[in-house]
Amino acid sequence: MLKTALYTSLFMSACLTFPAQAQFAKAEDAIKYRQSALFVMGQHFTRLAAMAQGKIPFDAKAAADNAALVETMSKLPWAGFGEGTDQGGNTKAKPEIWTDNTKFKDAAEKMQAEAVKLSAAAKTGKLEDLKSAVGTTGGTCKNCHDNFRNK
Ligand code: ASC
Repeated sequence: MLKTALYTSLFMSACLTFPAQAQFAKAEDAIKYRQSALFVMGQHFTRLAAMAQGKIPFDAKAAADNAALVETMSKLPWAGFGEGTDQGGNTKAKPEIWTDNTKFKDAAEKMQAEAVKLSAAAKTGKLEDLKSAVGTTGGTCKNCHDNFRNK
């Protein structure tokens, strides 16, 4: 009983000390999490890009499934960019993510908004809709990479 109370109070003071990281045990975990989410999103987006570019045949069902995954994955990386996660692991994150955080959040929100549109476009079953949405969504990926990721 006493032990539980002790651990509870230790845990709560840790949460107060590291609020932004509360959901990750350490910075390396947050970095691995955001990189993993972006990697999975990139894999599914690449399949859509391949269809849009005619590198693989257009398959409406596969397009809708991949786009739905891009939309879901687009929500995840951002929790991994908390304070104190600017260094660690093999991060390529630029300091501007934290020093110009409003701009970063804006870029992240634009990408998520385009991912929603991409998913809707993939459901129409028209290759032309997919092509156009892949172009605009890819632009929001590139924008973030250009401004917030080291080479
Ligand atoms: C991809 C992928 C990205 C984007 C970006 C678009 O397929 O993984 O991060 O496209 O390269 O410019």
